[in-house]
Amino acid sequence: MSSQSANPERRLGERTRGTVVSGGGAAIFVLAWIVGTAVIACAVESPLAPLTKQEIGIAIQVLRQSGKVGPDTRFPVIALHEPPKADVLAWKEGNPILRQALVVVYERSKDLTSEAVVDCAHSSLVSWKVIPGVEPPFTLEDINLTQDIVHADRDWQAAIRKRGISDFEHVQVDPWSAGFYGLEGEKGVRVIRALAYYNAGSVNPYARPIEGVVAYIDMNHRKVFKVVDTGVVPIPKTTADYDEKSVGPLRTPPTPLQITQPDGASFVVRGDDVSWQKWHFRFGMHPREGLILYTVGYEDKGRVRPILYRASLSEMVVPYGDPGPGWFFRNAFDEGEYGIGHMVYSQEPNTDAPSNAQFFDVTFGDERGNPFEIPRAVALYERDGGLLWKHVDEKTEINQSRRARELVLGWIATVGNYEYGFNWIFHQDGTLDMDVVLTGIMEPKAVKVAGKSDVFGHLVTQDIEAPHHQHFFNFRLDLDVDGQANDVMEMNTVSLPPGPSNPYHNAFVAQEKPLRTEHEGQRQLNEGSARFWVVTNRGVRNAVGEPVGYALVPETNAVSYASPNSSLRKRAGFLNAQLWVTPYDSSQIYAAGDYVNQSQGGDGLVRWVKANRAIEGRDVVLWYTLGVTHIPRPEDWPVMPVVHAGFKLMPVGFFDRNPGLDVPTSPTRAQP
Ligand SMILES: [Cu+2]
Repeated sequence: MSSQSANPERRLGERTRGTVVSGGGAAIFVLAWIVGTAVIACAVESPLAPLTKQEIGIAIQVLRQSGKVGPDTRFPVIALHEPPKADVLAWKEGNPILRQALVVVYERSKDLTSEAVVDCAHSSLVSWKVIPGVEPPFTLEDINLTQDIVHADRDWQAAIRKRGISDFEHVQVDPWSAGFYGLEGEKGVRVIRALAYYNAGSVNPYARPIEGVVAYIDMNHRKVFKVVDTGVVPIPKTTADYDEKSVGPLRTPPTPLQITQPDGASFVVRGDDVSWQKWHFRFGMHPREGLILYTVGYEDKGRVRPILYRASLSEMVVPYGDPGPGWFFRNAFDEGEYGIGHMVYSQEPNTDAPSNAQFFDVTFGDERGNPFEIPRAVALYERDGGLLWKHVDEKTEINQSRRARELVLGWIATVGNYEYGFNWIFHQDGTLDMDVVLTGIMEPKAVKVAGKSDVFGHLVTQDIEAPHHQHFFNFRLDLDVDGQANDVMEMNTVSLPPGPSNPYHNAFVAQEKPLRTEHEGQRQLNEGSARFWVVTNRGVRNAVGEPVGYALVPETNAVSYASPNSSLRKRAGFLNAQLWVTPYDSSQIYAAGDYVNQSQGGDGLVRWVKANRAIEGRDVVLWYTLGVTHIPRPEDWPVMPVVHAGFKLMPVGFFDRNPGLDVPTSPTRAQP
């Protein structure tokens, strides 16, 4: 992968170079780490900036010195332990910052998970908590070891030989999360299920699935404890490579289209803080959640009005609809089981993001506590947004129209065969979009008889079908609309019955209903009533005297086709409703619970809302479940064109009029 970039690369949390910043913003030196004689100090400019390399080093050093960890200890998650919300909101530049790391600690020999909080500024252990009966997410080590463990197993080798393959070095082995099915020999064991693909003479291993063989691995003892072999299915013969050489004659490319910003970008980045076209926000990367958007506000009449305190992907799951022995367990919780943030890949300038993008490197810690950097993990760029608004006065023939500009903040994760991109798109009319991008390679299944698929999938070639599956995402949206005392209203548009008040049968009304408790806050989509939800602040009124509000507006979505009694539905309880509303609780971040790997279910949203807490006049958190049903097409093979899914956060009475009226007719050129 190329490392060329036309733009300066930055590390999150570090001061931007090359952008003119006025108004100071002195770095605060919060860390002084004494190692031997060297003192390492690192500048952190915001309480929400991700952990630096030095802070990761301090956290692990403190744990090692505590005597609680040994050489075999692993650290599946090392992340910022966010300061309390009230402290962040009260924080001003120059104030001291609390810098703590949350480290998930795993002892393989005891199958024991603990959580440690370390104060990085004072190099001290704040807390240590054993979390019994859970499995932390996969580590890179788990993933890397899977293939060697499987290759060495005699039963597995025999199953592969039965299929005419003895060059095991050409068999790629993919680890899959085990889920929870109460199977024998899996209690108290860290289990990985492994699938095999034959990649001799092919770049794309997914062209040749070795159907019917699944190895179950005990990761505590690093050995295969079961090999499932449901009988030989022919190995597909064709390759499915998709590089330029393999795809055949290339079309004539379109003529060059250049994006130039002669005066530079119109956004300003200071550390993790971004401002652009009246928007203000911070962002950080988390090894589990990926990109977290923080403290989003919009400048209106000279002050920044808060909208959103924190927004992130809280969980996701990709369930397959094939009940076969090689497929029933394929319910990838890419966040809770795999840590989708860790799987962010470097973006390729000019393709993954346009030529005017600015990139940010990200630092994470690996399972041994060593920091590593991912260059160009996050892209920030402006793009043309089409028409913002327009009207021609027909009498005078005067046209008033404005061109829109958009700001995109995005990252892309590669999770095995699949890619997920997540873009926050800021608009000049106060709308904020989440655009989920789905691409990559579908999970393939070799067919028994060429040209014939079973009912659980569709053929993509003569010898491969792709089983039906769904992609679900849950987004945790901590909205603070002009402050924290908010209400949630449901809007439904309905026809009025014919009668004296509707003599011409044309009347329809928009009904507004408050959601008052967590039970009332579990809502389904209803396209028929154009249903959406508005978070309002009754303490702040707009020009027409109504509470200001921001709406969560659904777009295309899906319901789960798995039975409510399935293991999947128990573990991914967030699939039960598209909307959930809870009162703010800093410990409630993950929709399917903190520990999802091999979870039995019942944790997360489904557990919390049992308390049926009040959500009126509170600091509320919205949880939106977004789904895509994927019925595979030949056009999705061998690598699928991007599919988009998402939702909008849209002002509804937050502003007194169209907030994009003040956008000038053309970009202003700086005077030389
Ligand atoms: Cu799909």
